[in-house]
Parts: sequence; C-alpha cells; structure tokens
Amino acid sequence: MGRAMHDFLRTYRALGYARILKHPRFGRRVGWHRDFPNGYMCTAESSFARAALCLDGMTEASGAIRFIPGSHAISDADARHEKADKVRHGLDDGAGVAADCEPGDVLLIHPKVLHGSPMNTTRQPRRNIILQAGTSTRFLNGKRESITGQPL
Ligand SMILES: O=C(O)CCC(=O)C(=O)O
Repeated sequence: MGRAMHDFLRTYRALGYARILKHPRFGRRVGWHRDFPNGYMCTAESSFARAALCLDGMTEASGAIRFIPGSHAISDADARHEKADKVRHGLDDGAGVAADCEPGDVLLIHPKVLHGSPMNTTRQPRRNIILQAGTSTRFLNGKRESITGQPL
C-alpha cells in the first residue's frame, strides 16, 4: 500500500470513513470544498487528513478528484469564516489539476485544499474508500460515535 499510507496510519488515529461511488454515466459531481471544517468527525483544528483508496483508479473522464494548487495555504480561522459565510468558490468543474490514479493508489488529501470532482462519464464505476484520520481528540461538533460519526 505504499510508504505514505503506512506512515499516515501510524501517525493518525481513525476518525471516520466513507465510501464514494460514482456510477457509470450517472455518478454525480462533488462540489468544490475544503474538508476543514466539515460536519463529519471534524477536529477543532485542521489536524487531520483524508486518505482516498482508489479501488478502480481515477481518470479525468471517470470523475477524478481535482485540486486547486496552493489553496491549502489558508488559516484555520479563514477556513472557518468561509464555511460560516457559505462562500461559493465559483470554479468550473474542470478547474485545477486532476489526480490521475491507478487502481489501488492512495491519495492523501490536505484538510484545507480546495477540491471537488466532476461526473463520471465512462461506462465503468469509480469507487473510492475514504478514511479520515487525525491527531486531535478535540472535536468541533462534540463527541461522536466512532464509526458512523453520529452525535452521542
Ligand atoms: O471521491 C470524490 O470524488 C470526492 C472525495 C472528497 O471530496 C472528499 O472525500 O472530501
């Protein structure tokens, strides 16, 4: 699974997980967003990351996750304000850089990088398993159930 994933799992503790499935020619787009702050197992500071295990790989046509280079360089306070003010980033689906991945690749996602993904226009499914993990035990949204992220 590679050195980066190994180090990631040794350093961080799992906070939550999700599966993202984009069906062939149907899988919806994921709008531009930062993961910090989010409503799901989010730590009080941006001290977490997401690992996306790309089961089928990702190409531009299958709706690869796209990133805006340098957009992670924003303070936690500014990221919180953006979220509170419901700032729309006004970016096209094709903006930024697509992460082209082979099946089995793992993508590590910085909590504040702007990212999103367009529709899957191919005939194959595009499946990712997402693990959110971090170092902090202080949650933004109070105490949560460890698997589903539901409030306790
Ligand atoms: O898998 C995708 O297309 C998007 C994943 C994503 O944006 C996220 O996990 O924050």
